[in-house]
Amino acid sequence: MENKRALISVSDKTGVIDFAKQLAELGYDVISTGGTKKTLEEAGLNVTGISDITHFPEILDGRVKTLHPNVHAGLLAKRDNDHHMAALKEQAIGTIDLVVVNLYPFKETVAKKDVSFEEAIENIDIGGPAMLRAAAKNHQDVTVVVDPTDYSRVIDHLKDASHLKDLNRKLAAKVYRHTAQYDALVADYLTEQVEERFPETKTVTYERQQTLRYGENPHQSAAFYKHPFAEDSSLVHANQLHGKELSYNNIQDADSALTIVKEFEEPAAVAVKHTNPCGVGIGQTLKEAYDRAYDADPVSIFGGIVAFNREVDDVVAQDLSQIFIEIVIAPSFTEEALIILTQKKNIRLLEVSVHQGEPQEKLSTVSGGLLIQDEDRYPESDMQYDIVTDREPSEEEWTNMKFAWKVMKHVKSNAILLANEKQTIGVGAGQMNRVGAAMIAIEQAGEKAKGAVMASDAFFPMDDTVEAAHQAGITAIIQPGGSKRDADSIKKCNEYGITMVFTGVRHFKH
Ligand code: 93A
Repeated sequence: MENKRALISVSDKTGVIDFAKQLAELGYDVISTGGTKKTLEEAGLNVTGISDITHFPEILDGRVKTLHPNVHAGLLAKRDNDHHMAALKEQAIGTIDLVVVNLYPFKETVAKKDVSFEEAIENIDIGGPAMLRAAAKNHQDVTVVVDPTDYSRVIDHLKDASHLKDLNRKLAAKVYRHTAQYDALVADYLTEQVEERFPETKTVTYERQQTLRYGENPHQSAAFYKHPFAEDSSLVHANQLHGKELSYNNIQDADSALTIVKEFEEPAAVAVKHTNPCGVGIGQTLKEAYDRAYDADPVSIFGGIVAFNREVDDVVAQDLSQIFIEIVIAPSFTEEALIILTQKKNIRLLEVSVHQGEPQEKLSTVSGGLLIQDEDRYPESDMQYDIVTDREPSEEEWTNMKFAWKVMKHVKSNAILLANEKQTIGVGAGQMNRVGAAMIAIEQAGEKAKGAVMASDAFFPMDDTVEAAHQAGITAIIQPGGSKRDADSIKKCNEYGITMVFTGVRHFKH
């Protein structure tokens, strides 16, 4: 009986020499394309060149090397089909029993900063996916390996073939996931080049980052997937320095905290619970910022997630270690801070860049569909503030209103946020009516509401929120405006000496 044949054609040559050697030991004849053949021969292996199979040279700078019926018929022929096998015999084509292919590095190429269009196009692999897909279609008879991390389990299954068919099916599924993702990346790249924002069909491919112990609740299974081109300042790139694995809820909350802290240039601390900010503070120092974030709501921060936009030092670490905090996120930690914080077994420490990257597409699912929108960014330089009341805001009120407005954007709608002296003092999140959100924020702020400012994510449908603000002692309001009854709210503000600014920009968040 003739030897089995393995066709090896790989761009990523990791582990391929060892793998090929083991295949040779198992009695496989090895066939290879140019570069792979050279690598294997240099390692002392006996290799048949692809041209000896195709009886055709590799042409067009390698664009056509394996695209030939002698390869594809050898892959696609069903071994239990007499008619197929007779056709191979008639054409003097041998079967190929194992295919090892990984593709031109398209993703790595387009991820490079100054990649030219020509270079990107040249890195679209055609022959590789054709072989992978052919072999995967015929996985009943052919083993197909696209991922070097599978080499060792393939060898195990070739040695003891009792479960080879099961493995072949798994590997085939993996191949189609791989080629689908590969083509999706090509499609995305080309679509971007022709500036189609929302094309007829949307290809979204993500790579599994980790499977999670469970989802939002213990009876829900879950996993965390990463965008192939995730920004370095995104949560998927966080480096965990200490603590247990992140949970599903941790990931969502940590992402919120990170997103909010990126809003600030000055030292800032952001505490988050259930994706809403419960305390945000800014200051001259990180310690000052954290003190304010803590003081904003000393109850809710318990068990929360805190993000910083400066290195955490021993002073801040000492404060953090006084209470139970699930996660601390920062661009870095000093040695001393780590010594203090790592004494707590249950705290998770994440190091991640906090620079404001490019706006991201935001996806959310609904039953049977997917919603896609731009991230809610609105540059300060484009903001137009319209003072609609008799009284103009004082300088301090301006500062506080702009701070409140920045944070309020990240609170679930309906959202009302109160702020004073560079810290949030009351957050009303996710309410079904606006005045209800205001009442929650006001109650939380208590005495601190006196002289504070109020921010609202959308217009006041009536003047009841102004009334509540006045009762609490609030002196300035910032909101989008645009209600049919704006005049009522303005009138009420004027009566009470409250100053009000319209932004014309709404920040719903669901
Ligand atoms: O340019 S191609 O699309 N044309 C082909 O016929 C072909 N066959 C294999 N690229 C082709 N390949 C790819 O070449 C493989 O997918 C692999 O990534 C690479 C290996 O080339 P070499 O062995 O010369 O390093």
